[in-house]
Amino acid sequence: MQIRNPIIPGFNPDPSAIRVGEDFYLATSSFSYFPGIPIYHSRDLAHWEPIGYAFSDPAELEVEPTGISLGLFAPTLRYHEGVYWVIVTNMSAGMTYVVTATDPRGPWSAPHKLPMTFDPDLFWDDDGRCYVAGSMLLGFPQPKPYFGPRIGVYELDTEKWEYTGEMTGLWTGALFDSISPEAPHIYKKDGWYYLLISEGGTEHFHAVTIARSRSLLGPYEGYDGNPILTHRHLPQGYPICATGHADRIDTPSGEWYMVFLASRTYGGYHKNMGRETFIAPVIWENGWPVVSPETGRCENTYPMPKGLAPCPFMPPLKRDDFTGDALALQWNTLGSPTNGVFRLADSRLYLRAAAEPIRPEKPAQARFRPGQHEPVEPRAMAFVGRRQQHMDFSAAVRMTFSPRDGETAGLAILQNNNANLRIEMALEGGRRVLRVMRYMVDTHAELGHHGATITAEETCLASLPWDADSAVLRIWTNGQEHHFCAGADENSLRPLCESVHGGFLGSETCGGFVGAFIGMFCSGNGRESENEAAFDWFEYSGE
Ligand code: 6LW
Repeated sequence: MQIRNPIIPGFNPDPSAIRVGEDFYLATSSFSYFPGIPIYHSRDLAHWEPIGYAFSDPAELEVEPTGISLGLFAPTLRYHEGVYWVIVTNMSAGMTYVVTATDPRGPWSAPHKLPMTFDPDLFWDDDGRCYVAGSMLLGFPQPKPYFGPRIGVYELDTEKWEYTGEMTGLWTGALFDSISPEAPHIYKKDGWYYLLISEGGTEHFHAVTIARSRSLLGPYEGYDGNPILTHRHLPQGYPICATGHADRIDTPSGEWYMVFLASRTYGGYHKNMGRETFIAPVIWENGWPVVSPETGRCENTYPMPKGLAPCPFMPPLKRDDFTGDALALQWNTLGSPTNGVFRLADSRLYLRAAAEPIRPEKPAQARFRPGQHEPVEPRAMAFVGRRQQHMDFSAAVRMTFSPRDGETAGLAILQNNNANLRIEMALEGGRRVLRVMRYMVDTHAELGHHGATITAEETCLASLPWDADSAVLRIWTNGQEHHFCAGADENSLRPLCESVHGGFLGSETCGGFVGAFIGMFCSGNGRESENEAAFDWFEYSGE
C-alpha cells in the first residue's frame, strides 16, 4: 500500500494538520458552504475520514449563498493542553473566529470573535503565551509599492479574547516584491522559530517558502533555498499544479510530512475540483526542510510512513436513501440554513423553492470586506450537494416535483455563483419540461477583477416535454465531457442532448476559491415559495 495523492480529493484547500498521540487530524477551508470547516481523521496519513465540522450551528455561522468564495478562509487547527483549536477568517463578516473543543468530532464552542486577520495561525510559545500570526494583505492599509513585512503577529489574550498590543511585522516573503505572502504557520524546532508561508498567489505560481529566527518576534532570515515547494516552473500541461498553502505534521517515529493544496488539471488547463489536499515527505538538511526529497516535486504516490499500518475507513455507500434524521457528513448547503430550505421526512430529502436563485439575474460579484465587521444574515440556497472528487464520475437522483411558474428543481454541478451545469424540471408555457441548462460567466467573475464588467450567459441545451411529476436524472462524465440523461426510472435513462465540455467550470476560468459540488436544488428564482421538490435517493460514484 502507498499514500496516494490527493489524500483528500475534491475541494479541500488550505489544509492545516496536527498529530495527537497516534491520531492525525486535518481541517480545510469551506468558504460559504455549511457546515463550516470539515475535520478529517487519519491513523496512517493515507486515509482521511471526515469526522465532523468545526462550525455546525447555522445561526453562529454568518455565511450566505451569493458570496460563495467569501465565508471561512484558511483555518489553522491546533491542539494545546487537552483542547483542540480552530482559528479562521470569516470573510463574509469581516472577522476572525476561534472555536474550541475537547473532542475534534465536536461539539465545538460558539465562535470567539476577533478583529479580522487574514490566514490566521495559532502558536503557543514555551512560556504559554499565545500568538496569532497573519497576513496583512487584506484588511490593513498599506502603502504601494510596499516592501515592508506583510506577515505579522499579535499576542492573543485567550481569557479576554483580544489582541494584546500592536502587530509586529515578521517577514515580507522570499521574493523582493513577493506577491500575496500569506498562510503563515510558526513552529519551534531546535531552538529556532520557523515561519512557513506561501506566496505567488494561489494559482499557477503558488509556492511555499520559509524563514527562521532565534526570537519569535524576529528578525527572520529567509532560507537561501526558497521556495521549498512549488510547481510554478512546470508547464500548464503538468497534471498537478499550484502547490502551496502548507502545514507540517510529524509521525510518532519522528518522520516529517507537509500537507498542502494543489490542483489536478484535466481536459485542458481546467481545475474543476478546485484546490485539493496533498501530502509529501520532508527531511531536514542543515537546519532547513527539504520537501519530497527524491524528486523535489509533488508525486502521485509515496511509500507509507514507517511504522504506520494502513488504516482504511468504511467509505459511505454510493446511494443515500435519506432514511436518517440528519444529513450524512458528506452533504453541504450553500450558505447557513437558517431559512428552512431542507427537511428530511418519509425517507426523502425535501428542498423548498426558496427565493435564492440557482443562477442570479445578474452575475454575482463578491465584495471583500477587509478589516471591518459587517453583520451578515446567515441564510442558504436550497442546494444540498457534495464535492466532485473524481474526473470521471456519475451522479443520479430520483426527484418528484410539481413546479409553479418560475420554479425549478433538479440536479446541478455548481462551481460558483456564476457557473453551473444542470438538469431541471420547470414550466415552459404552462407545460412541464425537463431541460439542460448551462450558466457560464466570461472570466474571473467571482473576484471581479476590480471594476471589470462581468457578463454571463445562460443557454438551454435541450428541453423535453415531461408529463410525469417524477424523473430519474443523471449526469456522468468522461473527463471534461459531461453527459445528461433522464428517464421515468433507472432502466429507461436516455441522453437529453449532446455531451457538453465542462472546462468552463474550472476555477481558473470562472474565478473564486471553491471547487465543483454536485447536488440537488430547488428554487423559486427570486420568489419565496413553500412548494417543495422531493428526492428519494442520490447516488454518486467515481473513478
Ligand atoms: C487563502 C490563501 C490562499 O486565504 O487562498 O492558497 C486563500 N492560499 O492563503 C483562499 O483559500
